[in-house]
Amino acid sequence: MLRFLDAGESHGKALMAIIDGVPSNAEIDIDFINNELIRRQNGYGRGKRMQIEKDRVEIWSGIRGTKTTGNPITMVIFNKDYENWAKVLNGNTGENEKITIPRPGHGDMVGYFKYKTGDIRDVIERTSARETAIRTAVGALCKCILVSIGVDIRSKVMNIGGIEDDNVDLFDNEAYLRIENSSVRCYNEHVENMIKYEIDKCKQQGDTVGGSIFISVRGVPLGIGSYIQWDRKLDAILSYALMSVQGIKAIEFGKGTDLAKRGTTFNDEILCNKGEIIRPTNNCGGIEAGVSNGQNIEITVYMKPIPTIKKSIRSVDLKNNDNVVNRYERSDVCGVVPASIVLENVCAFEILKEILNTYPADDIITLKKYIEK
Ligand code: EPS
Repeated sequence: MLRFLDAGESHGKALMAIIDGVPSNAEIDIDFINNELIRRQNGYGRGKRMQIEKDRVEIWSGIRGTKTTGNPITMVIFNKDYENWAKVLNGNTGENEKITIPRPGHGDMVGYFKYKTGDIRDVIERTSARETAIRTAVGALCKCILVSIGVDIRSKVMNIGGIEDDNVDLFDNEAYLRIENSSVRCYNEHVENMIKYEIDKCKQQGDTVGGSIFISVRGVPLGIGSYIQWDRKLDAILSYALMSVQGIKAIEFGKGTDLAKRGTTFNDEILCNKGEIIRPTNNCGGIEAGVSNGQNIEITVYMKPIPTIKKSIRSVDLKNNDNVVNRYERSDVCGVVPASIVLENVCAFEILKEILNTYPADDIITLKKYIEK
């Protein structure tokens, strides 16, 4: 079984993960993983932290040269900002330095009451979207293996602040290059400018903005996931993982929210052309009854606005229950652009895991033989 645990505080020494169950003899491209980390750091609407960090991964075990050995893989990303925080995180915090005003929408209040350390700083350090750097590294490692078995995952920003981009085929390389080169990962230049204007306006007003991301996965063979048991359904498994990414509030497969469609137009007809099964539409997003059907897996993911806002909204000081206003600390104005890269990589881990659940293999050659059959 492919699995991982990650650890690390947002401003601690490092973020790290141990991944277990990666088949041996798989070629891993560290430059590719580092490039995924760069992609995640980019994007219009990012705050000052990304100017401090230069995320690069170190591999401490499980890879020899460029190949996996089958041993657990340890990945580490050092936080450059740690040197500015070491004193805060390693020392005893005085009563007056403790954070006791929660940001509505963040994990501050629930973490304060649940873990009872008396300081919201402890909550912030682990709820922060900084954790997505190491999850991206884990997913990028999985992408290296997926590419070698013909699976490709791409994404774009669909909407920020209600401004909607065009629908495009992410596997049209020319179109995708435009998206990759766009500072908001959109196709339409006019939309890009409007979104940038919206993000600038939010920044000026001390506010934040959310949006949606479209993900498409090509090359997943038919038969991954299962309807035999409720917890083996591929769409349910992907939803669990995607929903666990900071700020995600809704997930749609295919045209799942198109309420205007009836059964006759929603369900993707099955045709046969010269012995080959063809689906003229993909409204179900490549998954039927929790099982991949060989079409692209298409998912739209919705992210709420980041809860750290300069503009005052109401909160309570939990040390004395006084009604006060929101607390502010450095943050991004919009997290949608980097989230698109995170979500691609979160999908990569889950899809590789489920491929390995269907085709258990300790080494990559055996896995390739299964897939090629
Ligand atoms: C992030 C690092 C964080 C935030 C952001 C994402 O760094 P800092 O808190 O030092 O500014 O920029 O996290 C959040 C938006 C959040 O709410 O926690 C990163 O590496 O992506």
